Amino acid sequence: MTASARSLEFCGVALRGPVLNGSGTFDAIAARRAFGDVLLERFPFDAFVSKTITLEPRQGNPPPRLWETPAGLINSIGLPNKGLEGFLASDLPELVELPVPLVVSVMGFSRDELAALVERVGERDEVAMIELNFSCPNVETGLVMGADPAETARALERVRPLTSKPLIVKLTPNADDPPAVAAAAEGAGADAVSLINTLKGMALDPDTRRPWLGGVTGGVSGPAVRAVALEQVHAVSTRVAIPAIGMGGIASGRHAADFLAAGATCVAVGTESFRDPAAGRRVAEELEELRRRAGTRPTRLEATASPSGGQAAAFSP
Ligand code: RRO
Repeated sequence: MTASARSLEFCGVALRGPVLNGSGTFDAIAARRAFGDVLLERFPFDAFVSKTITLEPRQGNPPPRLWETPAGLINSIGLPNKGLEGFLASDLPELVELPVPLVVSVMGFSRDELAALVERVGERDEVAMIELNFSCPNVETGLVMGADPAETARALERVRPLTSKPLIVKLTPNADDPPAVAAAAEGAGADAVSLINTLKGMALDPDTRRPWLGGVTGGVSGPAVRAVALEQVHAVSTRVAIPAIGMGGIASGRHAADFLAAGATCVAVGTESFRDPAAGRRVAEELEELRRRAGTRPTRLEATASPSGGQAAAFSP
């Protein structure tokens, strides 16, 4: 398979393929230290999305921060990061060495903070796109912007004039109406959406029956959320014209094909990378193999008339 067999354009950015990482699920700087330059030669993703940064440095939530469920993971990481200046000074120079376009994920606790982040990150030529994380489940005010269409639109309206770089809005599944939030983002100038972030959840210590996680609640990811994510990707892609990056429990090429069939333009691998750091590449190769085998069969969700006159879905492959 040649790289060009899978290449595509996403918001005007050339990608060698459709498989990204979910923000915060692959530490490329630590991986480079562990694996050396081999990581660059066989980088698992077609674009790299940074861990979300905030304006000020953060320690994150108290431990424990992770709980494994039978089919997934609950995290309560709480956005630890070096802050904008620390990121620009020490992480960005390392991330620009990756052989793929860089997406920087940012989160503001207010529209002013978000504006400062977008303005400074947007000035950097090394950054191809900016992801606006309106959906972290583990900080007190993290859900506010992304759970409400009007708040989402207000935030977009504030930052849209500050950069010409593509803006991707990361949607929360913990909202009444994710497609309405996506439509509000689109209406206010977002170039793309990504979904889903984690679903709110919790776990109890089996001995004490008290919350296991230091942050009390956390975000559920992995295979447990895949069906929910697929439905939301379908609903959002049906509602908006801007492209979507679909994610939520993707661990194989078949899963990736499902998300593309449901309407996503790209997919992201998240929790599976903790189990297998090369999962992104494997998913891409399995996806390519499926596409080869499918030949000319359609790959998008096909809408066909149902006997009731409504829409029935036919997925392929
Ligand atoms: O750092 C986190 O706790 C975190 C973030 Br920013 C996010 O967007 N989603 C998540 O599950 N955890």
